[in-house]
Amino acid sequence: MSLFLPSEATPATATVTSNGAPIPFTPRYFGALRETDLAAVDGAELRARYAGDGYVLLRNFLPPAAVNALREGYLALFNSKPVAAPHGTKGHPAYEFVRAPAFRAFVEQPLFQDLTQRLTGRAMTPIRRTPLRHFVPGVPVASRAHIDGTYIDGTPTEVVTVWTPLGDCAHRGGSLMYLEGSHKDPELERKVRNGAPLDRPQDVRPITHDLKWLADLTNSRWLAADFAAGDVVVHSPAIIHATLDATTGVRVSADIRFRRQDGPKDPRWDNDWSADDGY
Ligand SMILES: O=C(O)CCC(=O)C(=O)O
Repeated sequence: MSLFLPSEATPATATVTSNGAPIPFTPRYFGALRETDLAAVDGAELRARYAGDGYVLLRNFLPPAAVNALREGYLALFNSKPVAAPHGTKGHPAYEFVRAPAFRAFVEQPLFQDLTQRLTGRAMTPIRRTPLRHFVPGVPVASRAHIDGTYIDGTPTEVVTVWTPLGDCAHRGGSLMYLEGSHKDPELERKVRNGAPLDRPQDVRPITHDLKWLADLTNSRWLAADFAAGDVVVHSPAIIHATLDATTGVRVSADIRFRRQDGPKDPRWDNDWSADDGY
């Protein structure tokens, strides 16, 4: 795994962008996600890390060959016909792919569900709606800072997301980053919204596209990692997360979610994902 973190030796001029908005790539703004070795921690430690950090990063959780095969299967759909439909809508390969047996078999592997049960200590059940993200270098579009709680009902032990990059995904390739400790203050998301810059003011669900602004306001860092195919990160719906613009290659990923079996059920998430379903 390559060293990605900025250091004292990083030129002061180094910047990265998210949705085109610059943020200095320095130790002030970026830190490393903590890695967890599943074989080395017991259930209590795993749950403590999930609660304490708001995420759990697992290396080599899936066989890289299986992950890369799924990626290739998806990208191959672009070779067979011209694509006119917007990403993830009917007629676009992502729309078809999330409904296809290969993708369904991948997300329904019991190891995902088992993991979320270990993390929460609860019986968990899959959430059907599974967004497939696809970002391309040269287009300054990334995930804006947000919490999942804005989009789906549930508390951290009721809803869990296993973010799964389909292929290698460096931080500059748009891997998921978390605003350090942002899940600890239940009021934080509401407090920072006031006056937050938004590049798409018509969509008020994200907090902001300006990751530097948010890091300055909260005096926090973005925690990031370079992911290899097979790595996953599990996160709480209360932690603020975002991505950088993909500059190192095509970024494809799936948000695989579970909810507590005896917890609240958000009926909006019962159907297959479509990018225009409004959720
Ligand atoms: O993959 C992304 O860019 C966003 C994913 C996300 O927000 C999530 O999984 O909750």
